[in-house]
Amino acid sequence: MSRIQPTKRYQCFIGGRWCEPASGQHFESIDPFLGKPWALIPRCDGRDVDAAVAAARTALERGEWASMHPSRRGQLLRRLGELIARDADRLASVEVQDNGKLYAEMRGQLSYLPQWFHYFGGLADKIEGSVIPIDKQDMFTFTSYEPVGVVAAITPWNSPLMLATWKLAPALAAGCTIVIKPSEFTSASTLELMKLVEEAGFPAGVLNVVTGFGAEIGEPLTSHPGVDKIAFTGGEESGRHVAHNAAQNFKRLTLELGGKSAQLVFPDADLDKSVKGVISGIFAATGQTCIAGSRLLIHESIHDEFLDKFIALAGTARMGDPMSMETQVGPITTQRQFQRILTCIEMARAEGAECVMGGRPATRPECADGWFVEPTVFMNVSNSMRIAQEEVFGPVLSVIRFREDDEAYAMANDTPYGLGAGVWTTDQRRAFTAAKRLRAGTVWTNTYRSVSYMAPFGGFKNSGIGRESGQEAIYEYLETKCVWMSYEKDVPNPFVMR
Ligand code: TXE
Repeated sequence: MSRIQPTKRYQCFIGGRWCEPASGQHFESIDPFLGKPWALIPRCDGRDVDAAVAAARTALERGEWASMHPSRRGQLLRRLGELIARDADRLASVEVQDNGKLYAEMRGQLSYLPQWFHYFGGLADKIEGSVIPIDKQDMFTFTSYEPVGVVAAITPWNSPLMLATWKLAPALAAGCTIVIKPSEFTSASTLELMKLVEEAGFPAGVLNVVTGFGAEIGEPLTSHPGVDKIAFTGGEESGRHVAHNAAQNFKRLTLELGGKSAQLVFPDADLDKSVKGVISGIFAATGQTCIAGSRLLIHESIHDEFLDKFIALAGTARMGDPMSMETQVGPITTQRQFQRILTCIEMARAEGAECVMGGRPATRPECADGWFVEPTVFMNVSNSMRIAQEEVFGPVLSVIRFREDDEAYAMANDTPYGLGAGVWTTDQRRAFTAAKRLRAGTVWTNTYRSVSYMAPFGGFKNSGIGRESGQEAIYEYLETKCVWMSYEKDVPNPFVMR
């Protein structure tokens, strides 16, 4: 729980070696609470990308990893999980310093992250093909699964270790090799993770990390002909670039691009529980999550009572040093995001929404050096306003009233996104109806922000393509092969399809 001093200098990790970037340059990573640089990150370019992809390709096609039995791969994954659990404190501190995430949240995340490696480690040797009872004489036909190949994993700044884990664990279990590019704002924890990858005993080249800027290395990595699959989490605009690059040689693609998730509170909801659930959806992680429940759709009959309770409780949230176990709302991770949130707040005011809480940078002395925005609530929002349609990625809640259930479902679905939705009701019939009517990859009923290594996660519509976690995630990293074997005596008429 202590800050690392003085500035720490990192190297990149390519082909099992720690090395300087080809450019010879580093850039600063800023501690968002202190507003000061705390680490130096290698500024990689296309040459490092080429080296990392070549190392990943070699490891995929030749040597120990290429011939390793899936059971052994599973052991390595489980060993990595154990090492993460052992080093949870250290990794949590690095993430807090680099990202501004709460130490309390990171301890929780890191006690759970090893489960992804245990779960997918267990799955590694249970991927079974099938024998097809083929409708042809003297023919034996079966399927098998093979690693999709070299994976480019690109992660954002909001949950660097967790979102890397969601990609690495299934990709490694499938037998792929990987080049990871963490966000330029939060590269440190991914580099720290590689020390544990080495210690676990993964062969050289299986995992490689290149660090740097989206335009400088994200582009060469996603358009590299040696990459077979891209697994990307980030903003919609960058996602579009990545998908365009992937299309050039039809790379396989998983995208997780954020959302504008609605929390629907019905008149029969348990009000106290739903107030806490809505707070957790929008103010936990300072709203910097793809599943932020940024639109509250509330029945008009409980609107005033709910808001009174909500503001009373949210108003007690303690802001300040993310290293302190007492803090509940930490800083915004980047200055750019801080500015973007303030711009969105001004936009909401200009559209005629009424700010009833926050709506400005925090003025408390303990927040003086960092990028802090007060938890913010806008009332009288209509679903067509930009504040209700565009992802803010910060602690800003838009409150929208509804009268009929159908109206609530229609508004909930009326954005370009479809990542998550929350439903608060004690009526079972309504809960099932809502789960069916909401166009979102995850629907939470009387809970919010629960995730698990067992549960598939991903989006409808502009929120993305594919799923992470759960058994189906491993198939995102596998190709299906169908093998036909004939034991016929002769080849029948060669001019007719067999
Ligand atoms: O993300 P970027 P930004 C949303 C959120 C936020 C907005 C912009 O609304 O306000 O996106 O955030 C890499 N080719 N989310 O600009 O740039 C980049 O280096 C390849 C939602 O910070 O998308 C980083 O590693 N890669 C989200 C990663 O993409 C490129 C999480 C994500 O950064 C690239 C973060 C390119 N052309 C932001 N350009 C979520 N879904 O959780 C950038 N990158």
